Amino acid sequence: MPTIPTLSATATPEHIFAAIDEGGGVIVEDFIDPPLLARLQRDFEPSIRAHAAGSTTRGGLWEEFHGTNTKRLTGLAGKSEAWGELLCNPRYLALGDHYLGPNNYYLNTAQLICIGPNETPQLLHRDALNWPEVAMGEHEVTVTALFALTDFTEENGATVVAPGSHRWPGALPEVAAEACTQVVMPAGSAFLYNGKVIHGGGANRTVDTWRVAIHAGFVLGWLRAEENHQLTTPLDVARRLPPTAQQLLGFRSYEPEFGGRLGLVDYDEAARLLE
Ligand SMILES: O=C(O)CCC(=O)C(=O)O
Repeated sequence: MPTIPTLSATATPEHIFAAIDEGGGVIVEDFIDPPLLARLQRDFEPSIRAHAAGSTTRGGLWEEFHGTNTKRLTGLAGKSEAWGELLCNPRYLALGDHYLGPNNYYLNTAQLICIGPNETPQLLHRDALNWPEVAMGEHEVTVTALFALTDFTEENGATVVAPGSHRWPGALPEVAAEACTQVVMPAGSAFLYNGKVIHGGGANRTVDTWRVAIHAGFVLGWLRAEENHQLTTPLDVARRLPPTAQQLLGFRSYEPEFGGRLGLVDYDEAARLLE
C-alpha cells in the first residue's frame, strides 16, 4: 500500500515542501499548539451541534459530494477567534507563499467537515478542479491544509488519498483502490497537500464517532475563491481580525507587481471599507 509521510512539528519548510512535491501531501504532527486546538474545539462545538448533516444543495452531484451524514460549516471567522489565529500561523502561510507566491493568494475556503457514523466515502477529486481545467497548468492554483480537530482513523473517515496522483495526466483519471491510502493522524496534526492530488473524505464505519477537520486552502489571488468570505464574515468581525486574516479573507485588494489591481472599491484599496 502506498504511504503518506509523517513529519514532526520541528520539520523544516524544505522537508515539508520536498515531501509534498514527492507524494502530493504530507502529515505534520502537532501543527496546532494544544491550547489553540482546545480553543478551536470549544469554539466550534455549539455550531457543530446545531448544524444539520447533509448538503444544503438539493440534488445532483453536489448533494452526493457533500455526503448524507456529514456536517459542513463555513463562515468560520465569525464562529471562532482562534480560527483567525490559526489562519495567520506562519507555517501555514509558508505553504501559500511557497506554492502560490507571497502576497499572491487568498483563502479559498475554510470549512469544518465533520464526517459522521455510517457516512459513505466521498467522490475522489482534485481541489484544482474547482476551476475550469484550463486553469490547471504546470503551475499550482491551489494548496490545502486539513487540520485535524479530532483523531483521524481508518474507521472514522480519515481522508483517502492517492499518493503521487498530482502528477497523473488527465483531468480526473480512474483511481484503483490499491493506489490509495488514508491520512491517519492525531488531533492537532495537519495534512498539507497539493491541489492536484486526488483525494476524498473516507467512509465512517463507526457507530458513534465524528471525524472533525478544518479544510482550508489557498487560491491564486486572481482566481475566484470557492467561498464568498466577504459575505460570510460580518464586517464588525472582519474589523477585529488580524490584518493578515483580513487580507486572506479578501478584505484587501489584489495588487500584483505587474498587471491590474483586482477587487477594488471605488478604484482604491478595499481595506478602506474596514476603517
Ligand atoms: O473531509 C475530507 O477528508 C476531505 C474533504 C474534501 O476533500 C472536500 O470536501 O473537498
